[in-house]
This record gives sequence, C-alpha cells and structure tokens, in this order.
Amino acid sequence: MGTEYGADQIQILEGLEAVRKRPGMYIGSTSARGLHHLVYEIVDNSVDEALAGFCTQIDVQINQDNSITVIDNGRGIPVDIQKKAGLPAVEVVFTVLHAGGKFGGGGYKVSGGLHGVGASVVNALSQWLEVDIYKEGQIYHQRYERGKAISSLEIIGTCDPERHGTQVRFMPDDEIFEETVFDYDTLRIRLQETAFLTKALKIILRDDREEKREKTFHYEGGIKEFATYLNRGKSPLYDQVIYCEGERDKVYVEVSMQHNDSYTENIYTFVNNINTPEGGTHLTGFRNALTKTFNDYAKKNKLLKESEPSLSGEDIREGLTAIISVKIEEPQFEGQTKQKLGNSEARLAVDSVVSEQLTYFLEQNPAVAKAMCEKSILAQRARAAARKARDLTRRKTALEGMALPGKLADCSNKDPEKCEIYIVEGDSAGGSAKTARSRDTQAILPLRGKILNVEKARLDKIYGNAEIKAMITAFGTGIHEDFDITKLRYNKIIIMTDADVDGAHISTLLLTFLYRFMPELIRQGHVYLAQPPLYKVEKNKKVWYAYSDGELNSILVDIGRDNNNKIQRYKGLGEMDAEQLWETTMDPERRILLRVNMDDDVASELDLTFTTLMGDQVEPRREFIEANAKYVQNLDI
Ligand code: TTJ
Repeated sequence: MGTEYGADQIQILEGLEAVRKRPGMYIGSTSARGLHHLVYEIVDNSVDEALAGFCTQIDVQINQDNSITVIDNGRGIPVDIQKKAGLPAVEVVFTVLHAGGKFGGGGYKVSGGLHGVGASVVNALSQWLEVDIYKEGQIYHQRYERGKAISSLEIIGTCDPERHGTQVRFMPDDEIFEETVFDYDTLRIRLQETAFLTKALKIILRDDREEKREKTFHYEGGIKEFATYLNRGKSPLYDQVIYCEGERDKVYVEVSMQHNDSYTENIYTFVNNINTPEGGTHLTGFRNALTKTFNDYAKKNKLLKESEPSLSGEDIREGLTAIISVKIEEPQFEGQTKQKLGNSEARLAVDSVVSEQLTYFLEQNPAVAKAMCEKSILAQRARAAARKARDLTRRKTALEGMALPGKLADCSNKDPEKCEIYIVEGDSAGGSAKTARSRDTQAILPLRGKILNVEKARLDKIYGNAEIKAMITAFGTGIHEDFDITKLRYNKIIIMTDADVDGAHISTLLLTFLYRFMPELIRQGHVYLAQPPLYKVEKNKKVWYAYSDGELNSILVDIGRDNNNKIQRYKGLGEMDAEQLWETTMDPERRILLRVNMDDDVASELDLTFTTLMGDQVEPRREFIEANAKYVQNLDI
C-alpha cells in the first residue's frame, strides 16, 4: 500500500473502525449468534452469484483451527481497479463499509439487512481474512488483518483457465467475540435451508476438527422438498406436495405446501432467501388466494353446500405446512425488527400465481381436495365450539372485571415490570412456594396433574382446559389474534418443576403451549426455567447446594469427602421446605434462572423439536432425544 492516504482511504479506515467499536450494530450481537452470522454473510455472496445463474456449488469448511473457508465456483469477485477508490474491486468489497458486491449483472439484487454487503463487516471482525480469486487462468490473492489490507492484491500463480470462483478464509477475532467456536449443527441447519431455497445449488458443509463430518445439500425440487422435509415426523394428509411457481410484475413467486394431520399452521416465508418471521404482503397474498380458491372449488364441486358458511382461512390452514419464497428487486422491510415484507406488488403476485395454479391443481386432484375439505370442516366445527367457550369467558370478564383464577396467589405490587409469576407443578410444591415467596412481587400459580399437550388437541379442547385457562387469564395478554403484550401482568414467567424426567416433560409441555399460543413472550425474553438444586450437602451444620453433578463434586473436593457429609439428593420440589425453596430457587439474589431463547434463524428446526418431543410417533422422539440429549437436558429451545 502507498504511504499517502487520500480522503477515501481515511474514510475506509474510519468505517471499519466503527464496525469494530460497535459490532452489535452490524451483526446483531457478539455472542454465538453473531459469530455464525459471519459465515452467513460470506456465504450469501456466493448464493447471490448462484441466483444470478453463475454458481452451482458452495463449499463451507470449518477448519481445524476453527477458521472458516467458503469456496464457490462463480465468476470470481472482480479484480480490476475501481475508479472511485483507486483500488481493485475486491479490495473495495472487503475494506469499504457497505460496498456491496453488486457490480451489475443479472438476477435479483438482495438487500435485506446486511445480506450480500457484509464482506467488509466480516473482514473488520476477523483476526485475519484471505481471499483467493480464480479467473482467466490466474490466481489472485490478498490478506487482511482486522480489516486492513496488509498486502496489495497479487497474482500468486496460475490455474486451469476453465476454473473460476472465489475462496475466502477467515478467523473470527477473539477480541470481539465472546464465543469463537463454530457449532456444526447451527451452520448445518441454516445452510440446508439455503439449499432448499436455491433450487439445484449444491452446498457442502465439512467439519475438519476433531469430529470429522460432512454433509451435502442439493435439492433439485427446491422448496417442494423443503415441505416434505418439514413434514417428516408428521403424518401427511395426502402424498402430493402442491407447488406453484410463476412471475408477475417482476416478482418471482414460489409456493409449496402440504397438510399434515396435526392442528398447527406452519408457514415459512422468505424474500430473496431472507427469512421474514413477521410475514408481510407475500403471506397476505398467499392467505387470500388459498381461502378464496379453496372455497370457490368446494362450492362449485358441492363439497360445501351453497347454504353452508364459507370455510375461514384458519380452518383451511389447520395442519398446513407451507413455504412461500419470493424474489423481488427492491424489497421493503417493515415492522419493529424489519422482518416484514411491505411491497404491495408481492401481495398481488403471490395471490395471482397461487389462485391460478391451485385452482388447476384441485381440479386435477379431487381426492386431495376432498381430504383438505374434510379436515377444514372439522376445524370449522372445533373453532365454533372454541369461540363459544371463549365468548363465555369474555362476557364473564366484562361483567366481573378481571376474574383471576382461584388457584392464583397473586402478588400485591401492581407494576408488571417488577412482578413475576411462578408456574409450579403440583399442589404441594405450590403450597411451599406460596409460603416461601416474596408476596409483593412474586405470584404463584400451581398446576395440577398432567398438562394438556397442545400439539395433540384441537382448539375447543384447549380452550376448555382449566390449567390453560388459568394461565391465559393470569398472564393477561390473551392469545392468538387477541394477544397483546402490553397487557402482560408479569415481567417474568418462571416455570418451576421437579429436577427429574417428569419435571422436564411438564416443562416441555408448558413451553409447547407458550411457543404455539404466545410465541412473543418467548421471543421477547419473558419466559424462564427455575433451576432447583439437585443435591444438598451438609457438614458441621453448614449447608451447600449443588445444581449439577459437576458442582457436587467440586463442593466435595473443597470441603473434603468424608463420612460426616450428609448428602441429600432432591427428588422433587416437594422435599424442600419453604425456606429451602426460597434460598435455592426463588430468592432473586441467589437463584439461578434459565432464560428460554427462541432463535428465528432456525425456526423451521424449532418446530420439529416440539413436534418430535410432543407428537405421536415414538421412534422419531426416541431418536431425537438420543441425538439431542444435551438440548433436552437444558431445555434450551
Ligand atoms: C459480480 O459481478 C461480476 C462478476 O462477479 C460477481 C461477483 O462478485 N461474484 C462473486 C462474489 N462470486 N462470489 C463472490 C464472493 C464469494 C465469497 C465466498 C465471498 C465474497 C465476499 C464474494
């Protein structure tokens, strides 16, 4: 590099300095999540090249030193001098903030969040980064350290003139990231999703560390295969996956769907391969088309009498797994987290493509139409019964004010910010908790017996369930379309169950309910798991509590292992008296709480976790628990 710095270069350095000063602003966080985002930022550039039609394979490797290598067979990042910066284009890509790799070229420009423009951000947050470009028989190379070029772009050799592509290797900076070890499964889930969304692109993930593993993701059927994959472990209602594809008004639309025999709706929406967890116009267009097309077909073919009420969208979507993927030149993202598509042309395009092709499909597949219709009519009846039950409680509430459940021992403080509610398994533990609690800010809701598995029950049964009704009224937020987080009566919802297998099962049932009916509570971090101790150790009138076997051992090492220790293994909350329960599990100064996270990055995988844990099929559940023992133990969803 020259010694004279022009205004542009100074700006460059300041730009990347800003990224290092406030990494969270650019990649969300410096936790494990942010670390993995680095990989997606790099891979997204290669995916763009694939979307433009020039790249068919991407290799992602976790190297032994925990650095990452991404290789594609695209055209290679341009190496010619860019006039404005006076630097090779590739150097601009890696050292100028927000310089996208968009040098014209066909395809849909991707511009959600940092996608495709994050190469410089990754560079700024890496100890070192090396790029190799294979182009016209030459191999170009450049190395950067903490965002700065330490050499100019060089030709380091020659290659087969047929070969073309880009290779990037980077080492995340441990000065920046709290976590620097990559998790194979996290990358696997995301890369697999990317492969589903990019028909015919082959993505290979390889782990070269201790535990060697490799997986190839290559789906000729694209999102059609994604639907089949999401319905694995469930029972599909019919064999076919319905698939619609087309382009209207410069919006490219792809939709795939298949019903299963469950009661939950699972729709994943994407814009330019970016997950839109809050939905938006593409989702609205799909819902309109499905409701209208299906009712029209059902009436026309006498599956539904003219005199009968139309099926609602919710009825038709019961048990539906669907993927909606649109590609659009200038997506507008709205909503609090900018994860909701705003373009109105996307609504029209999806509506039009789905209406046309679904009509055709239903006419060609009357048996599928009939199965869908029968399920929807059952859903309609259950919904009517549920509505009756709900209207009754609503009316009661309106007359008597907020009728809190009788079993709830509420706290006296009226500031929700300061309040927490313990959901406690069993009346006896509930009793101890009521005695132990700090009355001002801690409320106790004891639940009796088995909690209803909402994965296996229709709405009418769910609304009729006493424990579920008690939770809904106690929380104050309502559910589904009535959900209003501003009405939440407690800042923390704490699930407290025995530290054994049954307790873990009850926790999972409760989390399933929260995840399906009030996911915002989890998303916004209001849900916690209490951690009662596993052991009590006593010696010379002194007491220690251990929350894991490891902790027990270190306590015993500290105090000396001898016959004077009386070690007690707690089998349940009921074995602790009120004072012990307070000291170990409820005192805000001393307790340990696990906050339940929900990662929208892997929403499709999360759904399977619940289905697998809670569904009918025993074999997949056993396999899942064996494969994920570590997750099941912490219940970290
Ligand atoms: C842009 O238009 C001209 C030809 O090259 C296009 C391009 O930049 N292609 C491209 C970039 N392919 N792959 C990349 C890329 C790959 C990795 C792994 C990382 C980065 C930052 C870009």
